[in-house]
Amino acid sequence: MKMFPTVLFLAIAFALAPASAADKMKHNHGVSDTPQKGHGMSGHDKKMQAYTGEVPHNLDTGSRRFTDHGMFSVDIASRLDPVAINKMHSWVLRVRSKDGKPIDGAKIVIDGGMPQHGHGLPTKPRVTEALGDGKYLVEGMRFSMNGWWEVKFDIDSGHHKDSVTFNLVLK
Ligand SMILES: [Cu+2]
Repeated sequence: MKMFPTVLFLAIAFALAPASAADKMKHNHGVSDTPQKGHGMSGHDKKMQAYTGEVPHNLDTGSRRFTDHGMFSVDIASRLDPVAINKMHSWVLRVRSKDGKPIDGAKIVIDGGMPQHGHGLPTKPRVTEALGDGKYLVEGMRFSMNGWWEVKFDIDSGHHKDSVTFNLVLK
């Protein structure tokens, strides 16, 4: 009987903890999207002011590329076309072997940001569905400003790991 108040207190504490943690996150960031790790948003305004460079002229903005070590051929198709800023949307990513066979069952991690501003993606896009035929649905894509964005996919097929980076220039 003596244990009862303690147990009750713990039960209440556990019940409240996740809600208050999530609440705190929202207040900290102002929005429900959490910034990517490792990219400080605090220096962003300063970097914006310092930024005067142009987007490189030879930038490959193609939607189909080989991965860095040539393991996979990858193409992307945005379901929002043309891509516009501040709109949450999804992409379909297609992964094939270098000889063109669809790669299903791959583990894919998405990262990115603006190389000229030193910040990451404002959201954490991820693969939410395998569509078959080497296709993957990527949800949670959103770009918060115009300029040069990189979107990087780390692909692990179980046999090979390789990465590919796509460039987008939003105007
Ligand atoms: Cu930026």
